[in-house]
Amino acid sequence: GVRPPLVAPEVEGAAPERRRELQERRLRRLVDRLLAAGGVQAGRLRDCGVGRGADVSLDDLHRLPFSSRQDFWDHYPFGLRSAAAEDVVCVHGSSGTQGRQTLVAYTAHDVDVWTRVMARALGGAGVTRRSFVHCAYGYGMFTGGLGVHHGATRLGATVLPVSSGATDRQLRLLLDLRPDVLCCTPSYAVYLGEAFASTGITAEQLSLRVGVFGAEPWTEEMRQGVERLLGLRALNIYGLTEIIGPGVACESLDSGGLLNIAEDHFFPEVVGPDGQPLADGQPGELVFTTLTKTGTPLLRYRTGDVAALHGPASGSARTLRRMSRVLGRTDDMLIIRGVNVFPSEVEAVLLADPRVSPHYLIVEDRRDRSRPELRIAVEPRDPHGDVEGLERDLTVALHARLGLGCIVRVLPPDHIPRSETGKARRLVRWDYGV
Ligand code: ADP
Ligand code: K
Repeated sequence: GVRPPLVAPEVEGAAPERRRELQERRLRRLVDRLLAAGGVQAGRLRDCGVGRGADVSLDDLHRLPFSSRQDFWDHYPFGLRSAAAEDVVCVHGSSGTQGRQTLVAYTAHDVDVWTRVMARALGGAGVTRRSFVHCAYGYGMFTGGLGVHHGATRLGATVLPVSSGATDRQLRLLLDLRPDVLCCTPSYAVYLGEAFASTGITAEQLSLRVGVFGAEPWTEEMRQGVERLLGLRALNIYGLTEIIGPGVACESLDSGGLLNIAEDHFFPEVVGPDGQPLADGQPGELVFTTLTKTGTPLLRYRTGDVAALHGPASGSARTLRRMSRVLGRTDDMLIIRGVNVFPSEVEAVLLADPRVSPHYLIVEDRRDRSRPELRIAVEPRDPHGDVEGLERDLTVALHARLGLGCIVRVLPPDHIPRSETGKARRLVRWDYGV
């Protein structure tokens, strides 16, 4: 396989013990910074007996207080800011998938950290100053577009800030400018790939070598579909606005299918529903501590995203710890008749069947409180295929994997809404009286 050189070898390839020393120094500095700023996180630290950074260590990080999205909402707009207002250079916001706007203030130092971790992430995908990056993540308060932009520019690559939407123009630019790198959400990658296929353009006619896709959950099955459609290697990138944006963790061409975490800046933990840390390999809620941010630093921020931690790939030059792909958000976990289901598990079953196109919709139907149902709509690849046979087979496969009887409907092609901008909405909730 290809092994792209490390962009920051002194960090990405550091000995784990040296990295831990650095993380601990940074943790202490963070605690001092939070205490000096006052505010809700300082109050919680004092409540658990911490009066200065020297009082804490990485080994007892799990005793320190969490922070959460609710803190952003309770102290909206900038109550979690630690820097002076004049030191803030930009503000980004989460896309509001969970309902309310979350605003995050960045200092110039934070933008530099973001730029570095994104340069490392793109470098791991083989991006160099000779690369041409078609950046179809949205530009704006959403961190996707500008995050890639900062990192690609730092590497000296050429970046086309095409942003999301206006697909016809995107298709033309992809053909005319022949970029080797595509950055967007996986659902938009599917959208672009299918749009090409419908005009008779094959993956071989495209110039793309690698795609860096993220901002929403996707499965291994989806990865294979995207790789086939666009003729590229599809890599997974993860991040969230509150922590920095994309670049918190990223797969590289040689990271063994997991995502290396930029843990020199964002210290990871995974906790169970009771808030207790879980061992490597066990999926739970991801928690990050921003070790270096100065604008909106966060201690033990509960992301609501479910994944597992792992050590570095054996024999790899990259010594950073890794995480699995995100299985889903804790808020998106469905509990249907006592069975816990993540939408991504449904996706894995659906897309494992070659007759199913990568467009689907999951409906959590609670109109009948005594018998909630999971309804699943899919589209077939072949509009003339056997609909009843496919519905029957998918129902059996879902039952085998989830232990749950679902109601599957195969709709005619183009009946499921496409995501042309940003994140796909694949989960709908029907409740009584709605
Ligand atoms: P919002 O919570 O409004 O979507 P962001 O735009 O900051 O806010 O998006 C961050 C969230 O997107 C993460 O918390 C996670 O749920 C999701 N996400 C980002 N990258 C990935 C990825 N590679 N796989 C799965 N989910 C992802
Ligand atoms: K300023």
